[in-house]
Amino acid sequence: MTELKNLLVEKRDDILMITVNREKALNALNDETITELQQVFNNHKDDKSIRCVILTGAGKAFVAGADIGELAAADVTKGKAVSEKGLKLMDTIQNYPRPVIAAVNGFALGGGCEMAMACDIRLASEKARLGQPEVNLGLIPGYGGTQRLSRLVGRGKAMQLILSGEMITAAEAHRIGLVDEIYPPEQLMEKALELAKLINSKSPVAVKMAKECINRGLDMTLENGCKLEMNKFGDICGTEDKKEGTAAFLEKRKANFPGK
Ligand code: DAK
Repeated sequence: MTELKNLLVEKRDDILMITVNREKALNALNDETITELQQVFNNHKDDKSIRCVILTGAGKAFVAGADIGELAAADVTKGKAVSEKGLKLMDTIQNYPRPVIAAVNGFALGGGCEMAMACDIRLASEKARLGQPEVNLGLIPGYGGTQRLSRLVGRGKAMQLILSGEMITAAEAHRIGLVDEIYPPEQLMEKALELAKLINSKSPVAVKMAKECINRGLDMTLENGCKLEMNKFGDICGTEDKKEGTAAFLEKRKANFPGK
């Protein structure tokens, strides 16, 4: 396990587990934590031995937001720089070439909810609490929350959450589609690992391409998104994974994907 100042990073076979470990501030994202997260994702971008990432938090929070102490001290120039750096991290997570699963173990507020939304799949503990409380601080979401939340749960629910600044329970987050599954707290990591292993048993090339099509397609018209899918489908037909996957089915055996 690598221990950075604010993160625990552990490789379990082909799964990279990243735990935000700043419990004294409920894992709030200060500048240093954002730098470390960016570094870890950058360092593993081309690491073929990693097939999936699980992102979680230590203690009772996933991430309780951007660090309010740092935000309070930020002037216009610093505020812009902080926002740029945080947005870059969210973008890195969303476009990371392997799936990133958020295991939302507790409070996911403000920047923490935004980081969970930048992940591909959100599994949550029944104890989790989610929200965008920035209006309580005279702020608006700064790491993509106004955009990603409305895409995930629709305009009305996003307005309700962001304009009220209220926290919601995991059950409510599940009901509106902000989290994908909820589990008893003691089962959360086990379920996240189970899902990661299931995804890792599939074709790495297909998983990467499907993630790209879903993410890029959401920013396109349906027509253009379908064209993107058509082109990617053509590309995948030339891969060894497709050759192996289809041959294995026809030969009634388990596929052994080469990942290319
Ligand atoms: N930042 C810094 N410290 C935090 C923190 C945060 N976000 N959240 C909690 N802490 C610290 C508390 O100050 C406390 O520290 P000590 O007093 O012990 O030194 C410690 O964590 C434990 O917190 P509590 O004692 O408050 O714990 P409770 O269980 O009683 O309450 C809570 C838990 C999560 C309900 C409460 O801590 C809370 O309301 N926290 C603040 C949550 C919040 O408002 N999060 C949103 C932050 S604003 C932008 C870029 C980014 C953003 C906006 C703009 N641009 C640059 C434009 C993003 C903004 C945000 O995320």
